[in-house]
Amino acid sequence: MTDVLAGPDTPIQELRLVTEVPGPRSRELTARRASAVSSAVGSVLPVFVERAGGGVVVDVDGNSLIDMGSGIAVVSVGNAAPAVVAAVQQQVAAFTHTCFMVTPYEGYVEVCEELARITPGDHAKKSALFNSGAEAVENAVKVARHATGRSAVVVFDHAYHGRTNLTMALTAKNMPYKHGFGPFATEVHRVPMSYPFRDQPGITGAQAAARAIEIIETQVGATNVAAVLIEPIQGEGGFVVPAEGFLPAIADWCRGSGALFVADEIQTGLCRTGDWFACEAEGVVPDLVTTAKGIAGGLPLSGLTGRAELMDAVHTGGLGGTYGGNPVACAAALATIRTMREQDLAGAARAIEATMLPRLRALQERTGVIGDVRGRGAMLAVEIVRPGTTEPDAELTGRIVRACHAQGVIVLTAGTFGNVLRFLPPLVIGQDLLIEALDVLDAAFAAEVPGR
Ligand code: PLZ
Repeated sequence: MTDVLAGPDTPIQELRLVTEVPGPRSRELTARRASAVSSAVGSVLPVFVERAGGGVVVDVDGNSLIDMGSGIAVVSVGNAAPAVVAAVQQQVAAFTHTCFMVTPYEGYVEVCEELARITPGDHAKKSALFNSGAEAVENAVKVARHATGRSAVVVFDHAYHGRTNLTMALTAKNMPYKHGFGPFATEVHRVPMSYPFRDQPGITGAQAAARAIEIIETQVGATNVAAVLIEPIQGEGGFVVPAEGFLPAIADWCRGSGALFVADEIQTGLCRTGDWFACEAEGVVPDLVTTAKGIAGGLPLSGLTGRAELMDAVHTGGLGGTYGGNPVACAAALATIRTMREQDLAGAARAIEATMLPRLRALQERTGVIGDVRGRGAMLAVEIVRPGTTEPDAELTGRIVRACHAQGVIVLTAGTFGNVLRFLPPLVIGQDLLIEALDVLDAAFAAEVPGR
């Protein structure tokens, strides 16, 4: 981590365990939580946080853990990044809220100007701001339906788009996201994704796109489709990177049939994959883009950005919400985007890939339980299977995750089958810390995969 990215309050960037994990104080809070917090809300690791900064999370027992999750791809710029903290402090002292729909403020406009600059394509763009990723996706569907006069929305196997009623319908996986929460929104149609590791061997991106398009044309009807919504690299679905050519072919089909190509870049966006946006890797220019997570350094903010004429198609007052584009969150976003640009955090994401990929591939060679190593930039994953097969091994995945946690490294899982171990380090993580996390990962595999 460079000095500019550390402030006086940034914790020492080290892995340090002074108790078992979770420690006694965290366990006490877990017990308190159990009687006050709904058990429907889960936590990956029941360690209560006291401070966090750069690439570490310091818990209430004084343990300093390496953060390989960034609060699910949010604190890309580092936790409590000094520039974000300063911007937030200044804004929060000036005014905390007026509601942009009542009396507007410059920060909101500036964030929309930045989104127009950094999202793919040099056409005229406009944006609207919201609070959560799910809300941005909901609004993308609203705009697409309004602008096209059509109702059908096409989504993909393994997709994740949120937990609200409409976004549950867009999300693929039943457990835990949808189970028992129906009925769901209608006019949502799911088609096969390009998932190279689990697809027919040798199928190209163009062929996988043709397979999806045939289903759209025969089962939905091209002229009924308002939007095709896709994560350019699937997040919760398991960091599924579609075969090359898949995204451009889908985008071309949209262009030819009057449907909008909507990129959900909520997890992939804002430098995470080594570019501002994941669509850029194949030169795809979406009609609409959703952003959230990494955009505001940990404050809740999301955006919908798109072709100006689409974003203006909705009647005035048709989009909004009390808190959407809150001034404090906007100040945080401006500091975040500025830091990303000045510190070249897209380059930092590529450097993380350069450090991690060879180590993950070596682990694959050595252990025989990693079926696939994939991802891009600082969004990397391994898919854990029974040796010599593609059969998912969620149980082993769980053991490896727990072993990492016990040794002070926060890692997350993903995937329809729960067997994908994913890595989303803050883009500012120091090289030493990253290597130490990889050492812990190696040790976890060595301990949990006997005989290897
Ligand atoms: N679209 C691509 O990754 C959020 C969800 C965690 P919200 N992913 C993390 C969980 O279990 O709830 C996400 C995403 C993509 C939309 C969303 C939704 O963003 O800010 O969680 O609503």
